[in-house]
Amino acid sequence: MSKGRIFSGVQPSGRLTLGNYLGAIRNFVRLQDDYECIYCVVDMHAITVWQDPAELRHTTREVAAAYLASGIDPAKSIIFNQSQVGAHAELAWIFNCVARMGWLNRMTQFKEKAGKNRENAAVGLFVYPNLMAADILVYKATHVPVGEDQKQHLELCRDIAQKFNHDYGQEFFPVTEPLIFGAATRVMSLRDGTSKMSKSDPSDNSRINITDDSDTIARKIRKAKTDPEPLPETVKDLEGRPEADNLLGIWAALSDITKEEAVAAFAGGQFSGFKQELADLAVARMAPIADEMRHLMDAPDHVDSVLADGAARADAIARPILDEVKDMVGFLRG
Ligand code: AQP
Repeated sequence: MSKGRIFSGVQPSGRLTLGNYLGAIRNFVRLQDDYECIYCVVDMHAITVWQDPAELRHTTREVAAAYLASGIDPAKSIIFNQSQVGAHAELAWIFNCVARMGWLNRMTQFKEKAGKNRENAAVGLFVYPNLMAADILVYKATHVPVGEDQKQHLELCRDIAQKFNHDYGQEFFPVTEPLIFGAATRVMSLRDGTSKMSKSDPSDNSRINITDDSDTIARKIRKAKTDPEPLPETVKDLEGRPEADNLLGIWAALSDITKEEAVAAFAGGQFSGFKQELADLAVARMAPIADEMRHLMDAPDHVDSVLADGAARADAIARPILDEVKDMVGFLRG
């Protein structure tokens, strides 16, 4: 028996990172047996900042290939790209009229991404959380697996569902629960343990890309920033040591153990030995995924057909839900 319906997505806004993998994609794979899962490549979100069209097509296929190579089974779960299912954009417009300016003004991701040049940011970047709410609610998804950074957007999605239900006098949309789990819910930059590992970071050395080859992974880990102290004896000793905390968290996630266990395994050791072991582990876990992605990208017809099939299945779920919403709002339908 399914425990509910899951929706989640990843933006094709650059090369996927170890953060996207450990914070999101790996968890997507693990949820397939217990939930009805819908996994999206959110290309409409990606264009909230400039994307070269040819590059966007490539990266959209690459994210889908990463889903498949990581173990998402298209026979069990739906895999598709957002722009192929028009219901997302239609519901997003309705949510633009439900969400309040004040709610969106509080979103920290907009502030971070728009930076100092707010006046020049795309309007789409500001209303991004409304589209994200539509992505989730157009399927009445009950759970959304995400990394820690998306928690605030999920709260906004819940506010939108509740306001819509209140305004139209019906308990129509579920109040969706985030699923944030694993030892690496927020993987940090390899160059600065206080900022998130991100695909759009200008420094390639700040992240491990899913497609990096073994030598590159090993080099980036060897060069990762650390501090001069030996590795800590307890998790509490990680306080004020963000880089050690991050690398041990990555170790724990890749080994499928807790951070406590990871700290105990290397207590009092030197970073150099630990980094060598971490590099070997990262290569062992990530290289097979990169190999399979390369294989899929060599013949993208298969990826394209998975996306087209997924879009048809997603549309069949979304369309009747959107039709009900239109009736509730008072839109005439033919
Ligand atoms: N560093 C991270 N640690 C853990 N989880 C992460 N996620 C992203 N970065 C980390 C999770 O990956 C999923 C997909 O993210 P996204 O592509 O929709 O956008 P994002 O969160 O903005 O990711 P990036 O890599 O930072 O992309 P850019 O640079 O384009 O903005 C989400 O579940 C997210 O939590």
